[in-house]
Amino acid sequence: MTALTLIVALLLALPAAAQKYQPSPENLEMRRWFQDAKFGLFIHWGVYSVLGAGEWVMNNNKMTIAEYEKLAPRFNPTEFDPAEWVRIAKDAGMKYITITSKHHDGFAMWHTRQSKWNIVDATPYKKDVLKMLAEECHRQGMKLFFYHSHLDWHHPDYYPRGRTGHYSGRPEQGDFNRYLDYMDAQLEELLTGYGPIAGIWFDGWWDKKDADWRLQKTYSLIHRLRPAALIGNNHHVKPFDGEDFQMFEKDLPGHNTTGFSGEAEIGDLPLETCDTINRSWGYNKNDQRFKSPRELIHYLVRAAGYNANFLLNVGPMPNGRIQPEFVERLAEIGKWLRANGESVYGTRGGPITPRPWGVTTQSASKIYVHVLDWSDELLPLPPLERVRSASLFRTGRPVKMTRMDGGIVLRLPPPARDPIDTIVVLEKE
Ligand code: FHN
Repeated sequence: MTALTLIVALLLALPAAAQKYQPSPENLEMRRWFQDAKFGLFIHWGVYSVLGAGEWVMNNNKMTIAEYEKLAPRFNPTEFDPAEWVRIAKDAGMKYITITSKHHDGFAMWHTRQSKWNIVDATPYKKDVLKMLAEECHRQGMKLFFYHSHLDWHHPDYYPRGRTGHYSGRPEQGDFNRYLDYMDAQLEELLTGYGPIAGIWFDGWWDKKDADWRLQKTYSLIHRLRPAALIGNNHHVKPFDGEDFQMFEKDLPGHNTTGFSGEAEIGDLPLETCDTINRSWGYNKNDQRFKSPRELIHYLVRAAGYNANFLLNVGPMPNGRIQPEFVERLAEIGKWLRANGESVYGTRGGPITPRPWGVTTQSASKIYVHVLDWSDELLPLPPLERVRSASLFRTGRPVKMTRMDGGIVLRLPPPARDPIDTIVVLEKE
């Protein structure tokens, strides 16, 4: 290649490079806020809650659209109390709520003008629950994200079909670009009519991995309408240009117990992982396998040690209430956070990478060693430079710290230990 052709090639490449997404200052500020916030409430709620069999019931039970639409007249959540939901989240120590605006069944939980398949036009309840929740969140200083499904089992133009939604009875034709226009128009409504929305949490891209989803167009629309809003996409692969955080489902970053995260290389965006309290996202009346408060707190702390937020899910009942088993567990986590939150909120992943015994988090002046699963009196740590002292977070009592070749040993006699998390504070020099 001559020098001239090289220059021409570089010049031709310039516009593409210039198009690369540059987050606005308010977006970067929101990313910092997000990383400090650490803990959010995930809400999967829709007409599917009527059947109490999870949010995939339409697909799993091979229901046609005609059958599924019969759920809407039965969805009348008269006991929905947004102030109570926000209170539950706040008491749990959560700093944001991410709620399904539309799940894979295509049902809009707000009064969309793009289709009658929505909570105001299709149910006896006739109220825009997202508007009610958004107003309450803004009133109580709770940030609000919308979960929005790319995948749609109801819309006729979601065609060609992907891996799911084959029993809906839709004609085998459709205009995918028209579907994407519809989705963008719905997103525009959500971003302009519901106050300062903190972000959009996409899901369902994985249904058609090879389709042209026009992501850049959708992402620019969102960033233009709300520059601070964070975009995340649960596509289970490495983040795409235009995204502001990276999420993992039922796995800590770098793990892949679910099989979802195999292709998800960890990038340098803020991180989040989500999980359920029982095994279901949407309300499932038969699922009684609840995680204990201890397990949930451990997950939150481990996520923080991995430098990630934890988005913990509830699937409200069709009457609009959150089931007591969830509320009790959230209250327990909140109690723990009120006593120990300093070691979680506002921190970043600590200097010791996560270990089977626990994790470390850190602030500007302190390292918090979270000992979650360790019963021996001596805990060996790798070498840590510039650590002045060690003490128990709970009592402030000194912890014996011995430096030796190859690392540091902390002495944790049984009375010093906490059944949930023994937190040792290392003061940085
Ligand atoms: O299919 C969905 C599922 O219903 C749920 O919304 C979870 C939440 O992370 N995500 C999807 C699967 O990846």
